[in-house]
Amino acid sequence: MRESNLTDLTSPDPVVAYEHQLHRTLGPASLIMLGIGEIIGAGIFVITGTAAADHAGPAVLISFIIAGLGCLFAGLCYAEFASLIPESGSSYTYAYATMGRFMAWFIGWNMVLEYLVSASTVAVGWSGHLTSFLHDFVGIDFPAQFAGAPGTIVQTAGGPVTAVFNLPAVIITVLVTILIVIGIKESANVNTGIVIVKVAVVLIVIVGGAAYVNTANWHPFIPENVAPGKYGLSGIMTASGVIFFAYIGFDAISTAAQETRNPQRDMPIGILGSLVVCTILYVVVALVLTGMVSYKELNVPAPVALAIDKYRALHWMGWPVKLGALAGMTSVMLVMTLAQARIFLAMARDGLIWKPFAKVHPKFQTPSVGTIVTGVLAALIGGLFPVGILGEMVSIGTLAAFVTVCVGVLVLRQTRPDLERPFKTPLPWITCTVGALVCFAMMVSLGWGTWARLIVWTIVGAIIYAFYGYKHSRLHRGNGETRPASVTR
Ligand code: ALA
Repeated sequence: MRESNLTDLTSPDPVVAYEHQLHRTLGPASLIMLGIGEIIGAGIFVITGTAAADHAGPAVLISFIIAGLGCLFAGLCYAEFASLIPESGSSYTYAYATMGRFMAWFIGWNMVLEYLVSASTVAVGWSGHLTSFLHDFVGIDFPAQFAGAPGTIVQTAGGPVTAVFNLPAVIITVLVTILIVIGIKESANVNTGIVIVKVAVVLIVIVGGAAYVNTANWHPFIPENVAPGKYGLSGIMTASGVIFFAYIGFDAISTAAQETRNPQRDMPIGILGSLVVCTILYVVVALVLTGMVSYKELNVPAPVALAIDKYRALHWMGWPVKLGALAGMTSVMLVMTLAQARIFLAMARDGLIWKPFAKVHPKFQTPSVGTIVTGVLAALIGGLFPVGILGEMVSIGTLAAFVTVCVGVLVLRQTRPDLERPFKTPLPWITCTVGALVCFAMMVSLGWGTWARLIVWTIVGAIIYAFYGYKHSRLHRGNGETRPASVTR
């Protein structure tokens, strides 16, 4: 199951907490599907419009390339780690193996932003699309006060309404959680079906919309800068930080390492394959979208639908696109929730959080406690917060994890050059350094408000670590040294 020379790299005594092992059922095709299922979601269907309208104009295409490159370099680093340390837990596990317990905790805590909070973010986008779909195609107006974060003003036919709770976001999160508790194989099957639908929808938009591109909409390609982060080069950079959200997810593949039949071979294929497919789709969608309508019009909750509505001949595409977006966002939530539960599992196994999170359900063979807790928290957050704040928090937390993984690969190359690496990051000094720098630049572009929230989040995490994680970690109860590699039990 694991190379003997890697035993000392993984978390302390990784099997001891398993009363029941996870099922190894996933192959490379399922992993690519899992990745695409995670990647294409609210980012392309919702956030692209804001990024173009508010920050980059048609040059959002360049922002997609910058964010894609950052992810590609970070993805190569993830692939090296995922093949070397085929354990659930993703960058949390990698940080533990290379930089010790505290950094692992820091990353694990930020990954709660990446997975749990992004499940909430996507649930909010899902809710917006559902109410719009019900209005346009079923003739039902969902009560506006139950379709937004508390205090949000929702415009309705009868005038503005102040929302008190986002009920559709809560309902979809609960349904997804039940599905995941029932089983990974069943989840992967549902995911594969949804991925096919949403990729088909994206292709329909590209092919259908291409005929209606007006090249005049691409001029000026880079609108003149009017304020920091508003058009021009700084706008392109800010947009890349914002649409980075659209790429989040390829790394989630690595959290399914313990459920993969041949992780050493299949992990890199899954990570890089899904990333390349999505980058190509995003760049082409951005090109078509900004060609169909002026970027100034795209600051709406459903920009793709807006572009289609503009051309009578494309109206037939309206309902499949909205339905496809709903399906696409559902599969993102599915993989996010699934991944978060497995990160909790890895952290609990190491004693950094409460033990029951490491329990695998005897019948369903899934980490049921972690999944249910993830689902309940994600539902509450989705019910209570607006999409803007959530999305920015997700991006900055994830970028912090990416920077750490890029640095981690270099650290491990120096400290353990002897390890056999089934997948080696090419030109590591260039790949890892550029990956870390591009991701850090995107973090910087996200602005002070988001940084302030990240700092508060980190302080809360540090307090939990000081009062619980430090005392209960296996490392603390072992010989007290700083890396799992040196733990004795
Ligand atoms: N990449 C995911 C999305 O765009 C998070 O919804």
